[in-house]
Amino acid sequence: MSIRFLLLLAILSMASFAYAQQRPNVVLIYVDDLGYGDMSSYGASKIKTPNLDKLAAQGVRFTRGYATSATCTPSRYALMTGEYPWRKQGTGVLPGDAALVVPIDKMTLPGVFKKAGYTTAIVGKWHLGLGEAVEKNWNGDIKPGPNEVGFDYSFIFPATADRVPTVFMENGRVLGLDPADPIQVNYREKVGQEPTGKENPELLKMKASPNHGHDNTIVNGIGRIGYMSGGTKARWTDEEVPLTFLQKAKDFIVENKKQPFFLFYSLTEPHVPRMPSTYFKGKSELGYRGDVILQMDWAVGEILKELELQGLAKNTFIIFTSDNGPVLDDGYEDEAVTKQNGHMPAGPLRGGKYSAFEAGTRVPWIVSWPGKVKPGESDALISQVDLLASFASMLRQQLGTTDAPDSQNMLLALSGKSKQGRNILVQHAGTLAIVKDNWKYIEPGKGPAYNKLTDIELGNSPEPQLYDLSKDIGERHNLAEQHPEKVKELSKLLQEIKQKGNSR
Ligand code: NG6
Ligand code: CA
Repeated sequence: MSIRFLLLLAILSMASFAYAQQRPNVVLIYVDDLGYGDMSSYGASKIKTPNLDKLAAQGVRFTRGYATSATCTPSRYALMTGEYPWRKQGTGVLPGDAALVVPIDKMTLPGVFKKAGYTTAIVGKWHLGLGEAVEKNWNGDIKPGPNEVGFDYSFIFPATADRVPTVFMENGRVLGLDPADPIQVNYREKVGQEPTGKENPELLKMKASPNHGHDNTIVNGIGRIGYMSGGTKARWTDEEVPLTFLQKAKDFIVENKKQPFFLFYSLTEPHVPRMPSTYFKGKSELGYRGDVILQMDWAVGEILKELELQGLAKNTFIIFTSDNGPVLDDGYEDEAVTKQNGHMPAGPLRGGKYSAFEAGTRVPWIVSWPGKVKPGESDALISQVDLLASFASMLRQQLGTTDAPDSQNMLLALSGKSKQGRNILVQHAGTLAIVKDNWKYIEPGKGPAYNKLTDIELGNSPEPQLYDLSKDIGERHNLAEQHPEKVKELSKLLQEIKQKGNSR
């Protein structure tokens, strides 16, 4: 063999090794309504999250990582499409019978992985609508859904745990369908004869909070939003939902360990109704909200263990984050308020879920890739809307000009190699806010300043608001009057981003 040939071989094998290194498995662990202060690695002292803390210690812990929005559907829409959700009508919190809101003809986050040859899956909460219309037959195949927007495999529940239908769906079909007991779903009027929380509150094992709704069909002793009938055997028991998702996620990992995969593991905790498994009931001493946070932490630990067991730990890139900020009372009397016991779900931030203040969208965010991502902390400004372009870059996938219009390539920041994140970020809670160089401007708006039901400051004001987040992370001092030039600059910038239709 000639020296030249050997050299060529060496170069080729090095190149393919480098390429292989850039094709890790990716597990995106996405939790529901977990706040910036809900984990011990983010400063919580009343609750311990050892598995997440371990993940944080072996990876990068971000202090300025954001969901795009202060509620679920819009944040998930942005994650999937790389587009700010406020650009698209109909991406607000969806009822459980909504049609699919993710376009089927555009690049999506799982689509990037699929194009690069990965096997892709979602296991967990969906909440982005299903099928072509609200009217649909829940007893047949429902399309389009997750499988039509880039997931090879899907095991989901359709919306939120507090909304009907309370069933699992695998690849577009309700699991456990019984033709003799067909499912009907309706969000306008009652269907079937089953009791509702409104008519029969004595049947509830967990009361709904006054004036919060959640008093339609009762399933598993819990009043839901929306009416359903039939599908008795297909309905879940809340206590086993997280265990089912965990097992399905593990199965997917085991079955796909030989080729690169992307797993979107979308947990329901700590969203309402919080109904922990028996083992976790009472464990946190903070009520069920604390208990399901411990359960979620445990489930993350189980995933880490499974990756270890399958020999995949080293070659798996993990992202952990939350779809929006925290809320204590979101519709049920589950003792989250009465047993708060000094726990601060938002940490030092103001507001909470639904809020234009920081707690609405600034969320825990950890990235781990053992051996590749150096452990540490990062204050790079990053948004979930950026995952699409970042992974497209990692996997060398070209994006079309109209794809992912707001997604910026943050691969270097995400992998801890650079502290440089975004320059500008738009935050969304109905009202829009913009962050640049630690200055935050909240647009004036007509919305209420405070929501009594959830006890959350929403951040709305008829006056412009300007905060210096570097000195005032709690947004206590509105500096708009002192810095009219900043207000002008940021409001102009926000208008431009809105008008331009993209910000990539
Ligand atoms: C709200 C619900 C709340 C929760 C939320 C969606 C009422 C009064 N409140 O409208 O309980 O379901 O929607 O949460 O109905 S999210 O995290 O999925 O966005
Ligand atoms: Ca949520």
